[in-house]
Amino acid sequence: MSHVLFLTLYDQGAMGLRQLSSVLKADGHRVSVIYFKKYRTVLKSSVQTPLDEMLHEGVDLLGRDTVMSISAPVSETERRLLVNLIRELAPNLIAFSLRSVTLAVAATLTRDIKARLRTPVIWGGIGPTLEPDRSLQACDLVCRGEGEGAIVDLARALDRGESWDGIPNLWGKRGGGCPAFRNPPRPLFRVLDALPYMDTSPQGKYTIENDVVIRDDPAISNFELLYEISSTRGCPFACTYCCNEALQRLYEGQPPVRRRSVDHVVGELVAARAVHPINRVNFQDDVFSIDRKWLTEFCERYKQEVGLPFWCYVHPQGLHTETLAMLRDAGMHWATLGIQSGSRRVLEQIYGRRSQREAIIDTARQLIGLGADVNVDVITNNPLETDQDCRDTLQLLIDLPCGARLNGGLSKLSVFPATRIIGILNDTARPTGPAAANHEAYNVLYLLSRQPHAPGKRLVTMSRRRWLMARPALLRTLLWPVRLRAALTHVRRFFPPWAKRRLPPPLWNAMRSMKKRLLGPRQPTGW
Ligand code: B12
Ligand code: SF4
Repeated sequence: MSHVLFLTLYDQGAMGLRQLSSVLKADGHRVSVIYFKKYRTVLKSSVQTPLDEMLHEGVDLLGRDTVMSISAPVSETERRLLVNLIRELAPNLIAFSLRSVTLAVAATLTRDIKARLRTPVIWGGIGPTLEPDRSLQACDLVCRGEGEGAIVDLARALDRGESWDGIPNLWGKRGGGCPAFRNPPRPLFRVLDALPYMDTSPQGKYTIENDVVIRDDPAISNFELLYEISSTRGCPFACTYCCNEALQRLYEGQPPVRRRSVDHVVGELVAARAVHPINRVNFQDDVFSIDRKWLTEFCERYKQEVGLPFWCYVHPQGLHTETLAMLRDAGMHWATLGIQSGSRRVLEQIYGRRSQREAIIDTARQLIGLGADVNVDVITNNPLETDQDCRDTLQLLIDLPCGARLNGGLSKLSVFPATRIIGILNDTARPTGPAAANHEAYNVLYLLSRQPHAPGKRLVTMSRRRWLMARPALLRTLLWPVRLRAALTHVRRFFPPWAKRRLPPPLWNAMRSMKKRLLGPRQPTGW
């Protein structure tokens, strides 16, 4: 029996790792997990040191630039605690599960570990899959693609003292600095039902955060409210900025989408509910709303056997009214719709997406009509967008039914390694002069487009005023009612109910009516 110690950085949900853990346990190995620090979004202005990490940036609803996946600095104490904990656990394999945004921190921690311990270190996850050579500069082994087969083979090889050089999916260094081996991946898992449910048990789980070690699974507290699950692997689409396209190249010729049976998905939720007092579910499938037949069976069973409100991503392409109604009836309280851009040119020629603006508006309208809470994803700060492209996005946002909200703000285009958009950005001339878009100004207009105090027609007129568009700071002043609303929400959260009663009624009423006039009706809160 091997003892595998998983480490995940800034990602406490870590569904991939939880899956690998349950597979290893089923094969008779011991598993420990260290959840190293939490993922958080911070204001960009607070990020001081130039990080060698790639940043996923955005703009929040108040118009402030944010970093959406910052790897918060690691203190000396946390580094020491990590090495000491690993020493105490004495595993025979240290396995990092990583995304691109955490590779640099992982390299530092791996160096710390390797300076003190001789245990082999493997990196896996989408980050090392896309950048295996870079990863191998820090660790001994990299797993590319799906890891279930590879981690079990590796644990068995360690147990038996055998060589791991021939294990499919693994890239590695041979001892003595000899040439690396680069084994191709094994075929994609086709029957996901063969996998055990994710490991959500608290045993052998540790969290390191704020200079302390907590001997528990951090997500257990999350699971008491929210259960995150995925019914599929892979995406039917291949957007140029997304790693799915790169994965499709890695697994060329193999259909990318696989789905668990309804029985397996509902079974996992029923089992999780028996252990954790969950009150909602997030389906983290890349696109949940595909396959009408599967959805019909799922909706019936889910409603009867689980019956909890859930969230998922929906894609407007090929979506039927009845499917939406079925999902809503089964408990879909929230949905996120990927718009990304309102410009057909950008969607088709730059992002490789085929969604039509009419379909997007129609899907949002139907969802809202059904009473679901709808969020939309928009990508901004694409250097290839022209002024007209941005105006098209603005117009689409204006045309969306009221009630559809921006998903926490806007996402700036992140260029992840090995994605096709890298080539497109390199090979395409950037618009210049009047054709160039001022994203800072458009970002404010996008945010305003979803506000009741900013009429759409005026926003379009503003977007044509070159003088105004050159002064985003001035435009940003139009966001002050939004900021005021945020401040009020903040105040409301911290004021106990009795504070309301202590204000003189005329003052309270005046404040309320002013708030209503300025801010319009209160928006529903998200999940
Ligand atoms: C859920 C999710 C989240 C959740 C995580 C919570 C949770 N419940 O897990 C939240 C919202 C927090 C999140 C945040 C972010 N996410 Co996210 N997220 C996902 C999503 C939808 C599912 C991840 C998942 O569980 N996949 C299913 C499992 C089975 O796959 P897997 O994790 O890849 O694991 C398999 C293999 O990679 C491998 N493997 C994994 N680890 C290891 C380790 C070893 C040792 C081995 C051998 C193998 C191995 O084996 C696993 C099983 O086959 C993916 C998209 C996707 N479909 O994967 C995006 C995705 C991972 N996220 C992405 C991004 C960009 C982010 C953010 C940067 C976005 C942001 N807002 O800032 C942050 C980064 C947070 C962080 N610090 O890591 C990108 C990553 C791109 C990249 N190149 O890194 C993805 C791929 C989306 C996309 N299509 O672009 N995310
Ligand atoms: S639809 Fe979403 S998950 Fe699928 S390829 Fe496009 S961006 Fe990636």
